[in-house]
Amino acid sequence: MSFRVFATRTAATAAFVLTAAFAHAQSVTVHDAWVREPMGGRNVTGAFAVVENTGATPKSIVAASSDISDKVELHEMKNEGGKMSMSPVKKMDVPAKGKLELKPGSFHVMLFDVKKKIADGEKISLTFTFDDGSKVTTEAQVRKAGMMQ
Ligand SMILES: [Cu+2]
Repeated sequence: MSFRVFATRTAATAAFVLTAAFAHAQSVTVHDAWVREPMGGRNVTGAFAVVENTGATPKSIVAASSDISDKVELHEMKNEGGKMSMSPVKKMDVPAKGKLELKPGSFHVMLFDVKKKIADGEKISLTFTFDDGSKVTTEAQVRKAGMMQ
């Protein structure tokens, strides 16, 4: 009987410690994630989200993945002399106590060889990997949108 009480308390303490450690690690949250419905039957598209860092340490996104693509790249779109061009980047910085907005015309996630047809209103899964090894998975809503919306 007394052993049982002890065991229960230990389990409760362990659960508490685990929760506290997890809460501490998750200083980064991802919200408002969406992915553009591929245009004209193409199998390439972009994904966007707001990545927020409530922690005191700057974080960087170093990779992204999704259930609809095996080839996912981090991209930045820039206006160079009036021409929009995009190129892959190795990381995307999320400042301490700040946020990074992935949006059309700026930083975004590029999904290549999209495995299935996705349409407006559907949801896909999007996972971000950070420089400290942590991962955040979110659901991204499929939206019909123009190139610069
Ligand atoms: Cu791109």
